[in-house]
Amino acid sequence: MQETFFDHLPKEPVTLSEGAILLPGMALNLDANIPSLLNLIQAASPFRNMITPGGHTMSVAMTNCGKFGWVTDKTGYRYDPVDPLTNQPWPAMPASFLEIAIGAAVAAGYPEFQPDACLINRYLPGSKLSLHQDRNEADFTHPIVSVSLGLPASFLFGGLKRKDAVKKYTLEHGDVVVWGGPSRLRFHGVNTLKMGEHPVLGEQRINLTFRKVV
Ligand code: MD6
Ligand code: FE
Repeated sequence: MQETFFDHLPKEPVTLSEGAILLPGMALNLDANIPSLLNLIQAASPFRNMITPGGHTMSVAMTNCGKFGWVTDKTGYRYDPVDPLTNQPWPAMPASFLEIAIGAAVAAGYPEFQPDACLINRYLPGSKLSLHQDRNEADFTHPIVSVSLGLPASFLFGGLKRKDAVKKYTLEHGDVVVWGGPSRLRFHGVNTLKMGEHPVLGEQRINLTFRKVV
């Protein structure tokens, strides 16, 4: 039988809630290529701190790859086929990114997932992401696949209402979270990133979230 990365999961999957699963270490095989792939992407479409519709500058810096990119500015949130900073299409999604996203979705029970957007979040120590829902996608039957790289983060996982209780999970380098179904619209966020030095990515955390937008 052909070996796949499913055969090398270092830890058991963890169910966060119905439809949401943590696959620890599932993206570790991206390791060797990730710095060069991220460098290629940010050379074409640099990380930038976007502005929310409310006028706040986000502490998390963002870029995208794939057919569509998530952007926010004073006019609102949207998916855009063009990077507003460069007026060019976003860089293509690397084949290894696509492979890891589809593999994780299959493992989590979403065999149809074909992402067309990958939002790349960069956290430096002190960056955080407030509690939010991901609801700018047209069809919530598609899951979101989230890959954590670099420094560990404290991930906040709440309910369907903002005031619902929040659980905390540490997401480490190589961890993948897939969530869809009844969990697709759960509130979530990331606590302020602590200082540290990661052997592969240095003083930062990178999060890739794969979505099906169209
Ligand atoms: C992060 N993640 O982990 C932020 N959204 O840096 C998200 O906001 C997120 O992990 C939707 C689905 C999975 C996620
Ligand atoms: Fe999100």
